[in-house]
Amino acid sequence: MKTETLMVAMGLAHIVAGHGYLTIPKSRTRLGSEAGKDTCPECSILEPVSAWPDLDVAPVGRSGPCGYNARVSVDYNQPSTQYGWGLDPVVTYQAGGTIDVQWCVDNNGDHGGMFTYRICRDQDLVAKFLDPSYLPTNEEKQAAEDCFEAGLLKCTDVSGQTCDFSPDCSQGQACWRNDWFTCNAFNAGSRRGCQGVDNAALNSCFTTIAGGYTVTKKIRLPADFTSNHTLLSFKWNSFQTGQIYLSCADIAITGSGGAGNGGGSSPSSTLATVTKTSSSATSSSTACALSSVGVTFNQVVTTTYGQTIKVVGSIPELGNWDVGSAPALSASKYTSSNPLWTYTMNVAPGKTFQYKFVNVAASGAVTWESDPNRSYTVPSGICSSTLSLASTWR
Ligand SMILES: [Cu+2]
Repeated sequence: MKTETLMVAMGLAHIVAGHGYLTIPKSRTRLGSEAGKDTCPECSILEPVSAWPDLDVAPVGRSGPCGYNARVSVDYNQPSTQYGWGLDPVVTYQAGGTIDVQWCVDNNGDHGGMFTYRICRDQDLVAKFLDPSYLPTNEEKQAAEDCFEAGLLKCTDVSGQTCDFSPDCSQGQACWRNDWFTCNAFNAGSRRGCQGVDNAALNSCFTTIAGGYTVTKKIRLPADFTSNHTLLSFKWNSFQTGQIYLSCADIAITGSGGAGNGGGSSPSSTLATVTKTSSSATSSSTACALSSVGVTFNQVVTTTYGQTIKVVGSIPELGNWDVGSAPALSASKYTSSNPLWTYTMNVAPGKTFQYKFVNVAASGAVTWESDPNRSYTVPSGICSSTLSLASTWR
């Protein structure tokens, strides 16, 4: 339910402005975020580059095919025992299988454009990205990127899947191709941009800035390629900005079982057998069973000295509509240019609640926000321990 104007704190918007990352299968970036090592998984950006309309022209530089997050100085092209990604495949797929893949776009950085998934069949080259003691050089990163570009897992490989051309691309431009996947029109009135692909609810996946939206597609793995450890690389070229987003997931691909059917068209099946067991937090590609999630309210509201902002709502955590029992937000991040009040509550996944903000004056007089009530449902089955809700006083 869309109940409010969502916006991010102005200070952040200047610096980062949103973005996205691969979530299914679990990318190194996602694992880094879940391990608390990356405070902005959607912020692994290759910039400034020419991202549009020629999707392949930009050199990857230090970002490589797996991404570099300059915000936290993390290079995802190197496995890490410290950060908990890359040492083992997170999932085993079957050669020739059709699989669901998903990435997450931030509400404040949905730049539109096109995206793709790739495999590099050169195992010697990929091996340089699987060694925790070795950081690939920029030349090796570019060589791998070229190899991934040659190994597109095309939209058109999956029978029955609609493969459109980008509405932001004109015939004759380099982006006029439907082997890549496309987001919806950047300026569409509804179902705009990448979030319009699934049209899923806000916070259907985790981002740190303004909440995420899933973007889900199917890809078909090559029938004639297996590896006990390789990489699936995700690449999103922004339409709006000179930015490219790259992430990788460590996967295994096993043979399709029957002998000698390499050229056959094996039936599509979704296979997601989990092999990784060493780390409990990453033991499943999709299912998570957190009993409690931190939901942070980021409310932008200008106040005067002595006033307090509270959040009052339909659940005990929010005072059961009793202002006296409702929690107060903190003004510790409040500035004149960014009047931000914040509060984090812990709540069970799946819970739905109504709420409003109130302004309590020094005298005790209470001013309520205008109707209707705000409403939020905490996503169930999520793997992120914190979500944020950004809003402005109304
Ligand atoms: Cu961005």
